[in-house]
Amino acid sequence: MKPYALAILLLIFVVLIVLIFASEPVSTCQEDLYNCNNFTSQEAAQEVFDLCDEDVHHLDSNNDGIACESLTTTQ
Ligand SMILES: [Ca+2]
Repeated sequence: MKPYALAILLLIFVVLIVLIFASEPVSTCQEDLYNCNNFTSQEAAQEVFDLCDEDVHHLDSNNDGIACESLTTTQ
């Protein structure tokens, strides 16, 4: 393998890594990404709800701190 071929492969690798990290959302709390029907259980919805200081995903419509009461609990 010629030396420049290795350099090109390394460059492609670095570009791919940068693209993967650049496409990651900074935080799931920055925009409304989920609805209750995206979750299979109330606990899963609660976990996402608890991550954010505010109810950005509108999972707690009656503001009682419990997300997606309409979903079944696993317990
Ligand atoms: Ca609620």
